[in-house]
Amino acid sequence: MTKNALITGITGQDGSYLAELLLEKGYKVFGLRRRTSVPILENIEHIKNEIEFIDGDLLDQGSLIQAVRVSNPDEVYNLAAQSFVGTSWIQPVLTGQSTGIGVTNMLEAVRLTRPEARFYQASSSEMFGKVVETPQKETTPFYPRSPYGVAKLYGHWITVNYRESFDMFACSGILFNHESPRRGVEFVTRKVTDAVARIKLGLQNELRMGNLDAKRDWGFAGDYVKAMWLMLQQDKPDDFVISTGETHTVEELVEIAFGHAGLNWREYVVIDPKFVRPAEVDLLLGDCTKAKDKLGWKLEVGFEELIKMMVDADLKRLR
Ligand code: NAP
Ligand code: G4F
Repeated sequence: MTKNALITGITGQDGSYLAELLLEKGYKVFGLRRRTSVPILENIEHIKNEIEFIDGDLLDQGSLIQAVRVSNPDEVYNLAAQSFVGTSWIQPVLTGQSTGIGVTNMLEAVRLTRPEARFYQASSSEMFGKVVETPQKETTPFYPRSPYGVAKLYGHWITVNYRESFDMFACSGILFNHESPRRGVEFVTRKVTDAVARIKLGLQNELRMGNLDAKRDWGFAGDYVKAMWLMLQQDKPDDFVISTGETHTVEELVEIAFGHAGLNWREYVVIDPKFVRPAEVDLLLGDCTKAKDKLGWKLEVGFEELIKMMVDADLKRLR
């Protein structure tokens, strides 16, 4: 029988890859979309006719209840959030409301309308923040370093709490950074690959950046949405770390991206204090042994391949 899935954040990077995956698997896909003055459909242009859109916003409880009612989902993937860490210092209240309380709004909509639906929450390695253990795994204590990280931690624990309080099939995926050609241009990987393509094509002459020493565990978004789906296919709900198990500096990322276009990054990159954060997450490195063992999840795209794929996609788009 056809399964119904409701995805919040369908217009975002992960929402688009997850929608593709679920459509391939034969699901009927419903996407919660908020009203914008002009439609933002770039990531899902190619599949938009296969998705049933429902208007709503994480901040509007009634619209979420209606979305669950209309979609009658077997699975709910809560991917919507104010997801950019930098903005969370400029809009900390909005970030708390959408990235934190928005999770409760969505869980309540499911609990009141279709409590048997399986629920996925998009938790984040940002919750580890000023890490107390390396590598980070499911049992590592949290120490968030931004309003975004704090809001995600609330979303994580409320998901665990609804599982324990109401016996809901609610899972939290603690995903480390994952990227793709569909990544928003303010995030560091895409900011770099977009700039490399512009510099190569003579459309830009410098790239202003923040802290090049920060280390991240970067994977490919297309691989990570498979883990989301796998979590909801298990016998019991649980939480999982999803990561590559490798960490790289922002400088390494810059070097690979410029090098792939035949450019020397030192001639173009300028450090600008505007992009240095009030509190930094210096190092993220995940241990996803549990996901490998219990979900059978595996990584397909490595770091260097990912960055080259993004540079190539930006060159193609801009040409
Ligand atoms: P993204 O590209 O920024 O997408 C965010 C989505 O949320 C967009 O569709 C956006 O809609 C929607 N949204 C924002 N506020 C909303 C609201 N109030 N009501 C309804 N929809 C709203 O993020 P992503 O990279 O796909 O990440 C997906 C989720 O995973 C996010 O929760 C993120 O925090 C989390 N996460 C991401 C990573 C990563 O490395 N990518 C790692 C760990 C966790 P508009 O198009 O209208 O703006
Ligand atoms: O690409 P970023 O903005 O990602 P960040 O802060 O790690 O957050 C992303 O990953 C999280 C998972 O760990 C998600 F939950 C979250 O939603 C988001 O997807 O920055 C990565 C690193 C930071 O250390 C930052 O300080 O790059 C450093 N950086 C250096 N220069 C820069 C820049 N980041 C940005 N965005 N822009 C710069 O110019």
